[in-house]
Amino acid sequence: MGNPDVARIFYEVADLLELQGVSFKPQAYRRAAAAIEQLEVDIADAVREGRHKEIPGVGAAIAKKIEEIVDTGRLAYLDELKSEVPAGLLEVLMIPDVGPKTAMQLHRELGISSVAELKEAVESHRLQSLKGFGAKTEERILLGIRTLESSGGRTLLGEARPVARAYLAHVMACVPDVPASICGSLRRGRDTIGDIDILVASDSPDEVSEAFASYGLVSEVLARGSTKSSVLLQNGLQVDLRVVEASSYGAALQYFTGSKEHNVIVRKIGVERGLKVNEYGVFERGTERPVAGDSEESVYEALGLPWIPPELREDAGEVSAALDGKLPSLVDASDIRGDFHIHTDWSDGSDTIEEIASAAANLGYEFVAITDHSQSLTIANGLSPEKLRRQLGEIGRVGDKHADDITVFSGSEVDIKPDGSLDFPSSLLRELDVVIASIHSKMKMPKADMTKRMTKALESGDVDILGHPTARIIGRREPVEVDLEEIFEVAADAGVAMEVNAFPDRLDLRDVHCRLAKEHGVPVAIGTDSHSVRHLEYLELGTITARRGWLEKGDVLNTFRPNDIRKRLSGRRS
Ligand code: DGT
Ligand code: CA
Ligand code: CA
Ligand code: ZN
Repeated sequence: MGNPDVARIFYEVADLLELQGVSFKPQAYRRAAAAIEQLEVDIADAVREGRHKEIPGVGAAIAKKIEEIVDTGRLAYLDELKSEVPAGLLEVLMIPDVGPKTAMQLHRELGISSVAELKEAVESHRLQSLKGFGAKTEERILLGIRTLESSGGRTLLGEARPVARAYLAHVMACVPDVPASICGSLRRGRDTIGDIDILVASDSPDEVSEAFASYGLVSEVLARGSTKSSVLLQNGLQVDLRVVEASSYGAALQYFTGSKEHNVIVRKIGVERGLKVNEYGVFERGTERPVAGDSEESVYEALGLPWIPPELREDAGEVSAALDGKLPSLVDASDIRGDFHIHTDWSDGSDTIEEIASAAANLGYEFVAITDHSQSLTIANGLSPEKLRRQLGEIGRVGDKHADDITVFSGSEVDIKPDGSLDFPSSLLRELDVVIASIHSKMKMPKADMTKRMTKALESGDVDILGHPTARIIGRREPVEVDLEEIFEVAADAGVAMEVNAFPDRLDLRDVHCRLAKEHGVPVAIGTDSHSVRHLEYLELGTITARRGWLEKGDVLNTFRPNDIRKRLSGRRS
């Protein structure tokens, strides 16, 4: 039971209490859950040392529940609450924009206790009979249901990646010195993944499948054979294993990395050259003589193609680019010198500027930008102009102290208000190194209005980066309606970059939009939107997204040296 598991239990308790119309208590559980999520130490260690009672928001009652969860792995109180509320109603709560109050009202007045029943009620317009429900609400709920359905069972890349790596490390420790890799959508870096695929080359497949099935986090073995196994992990993720002979490893890696659509084209190229391509190798048609298969490079080479990076294998023109010798030379994690978007305890982050700077320096970064929220965003403890000025002093002090190892840029994530104006005066913004402008409210404006709102901000002359441009939250909130092509055109003229927000549930711009930005000559700036030093590692998710968007080193501002970034950005203040 890690900290996120304990937090999840308390969030669920809060939802269930709220569904029962209980007041105050839900907030208390949510506060505790949030504090546990942010905790630097392992919750089980905190309990052992009796220090869990010091966590903000944790009183005597919740402290006892934490002990119970850590000791037994479950919470009887949660089971009890669950038995009192229809199970389907909890699922209704997962629809974006449907809170406990609405869910309860739907349950009481229309007898709705599942997503399916709600969908049916919306489609037959029964909701409009309720007080406070109109056509607009129906439309919103329907959109929410679609969002939920489309996220159907998929897991965020940022969640699945560490799980897959740890699993692979376990297998590789059990059967050392054999080629092994993650493949599937995870290797291609898709923003969400359906399941984890692992490939191992070995002459003793039974040993591998034994290692695979014996992993500590497996909750159920779904299938177990010598070349093919599947398990469910405790967190609900499915993991598929394939074991092949070393001579087929490259072909299998190519096949199981996919995408299916990419593979279709690869096989077609094979046909044109009289070759058969499958997960065992590349073979001459007729004679069945193997011509390639041990390495992925050999497979592509046999087809007259250069090796294609997995992130590009989506049938988006990568094979014809490869045939023409026009594959991009993708930006690489090792090119990235720093992070443009970080919150600290000056707004809603949990760590100090000093902690962020030290952690980033330890990670080998050459720069970080401190970009806390602006005043209007009161829920995120946005900074007043006076407080931002005080913060500039502190950023300067930390920057001086670390001058030899990292550049600490001052900055702000300034709110774009509904009318397109910025939440700080121009004079203040011009004192900052990095200005990210983002929308955080009134997301449901019509497309034309939203486009105008954003272009006005871009044309202000005070903005360096448009933050999380579509404002999507994967699985929870649809992207806003905005004319991105127009945004990119205006940004290109105004010299404003687009953010690739690397927080796992954002990845915004997403892959295809990165590519579109590049076509319009707009560079991107990757920012983690970190609210804690633990989030800094999300930077690589941004790089993966940029790679999926065909971006090269020169398209990504994070690859510039701090001095060049300063030069580029200071154009705004002249
Ligand atoms: P996911 O798991 O839904 O995020 O997506 P993938 O791409 O990981 O798909 P998955 O796990 O079903 O299969 C892994 C790869 O194996 C897939 O990308 C391509 C290959 N593959 C699986 N089934 C087929 C198939 O029926 N035909 C072809 N050509 N390739 C397949
Ligand atoms: Ca998969
Ligand atoms: Ca699979
Ligand atoms: Zn933001």
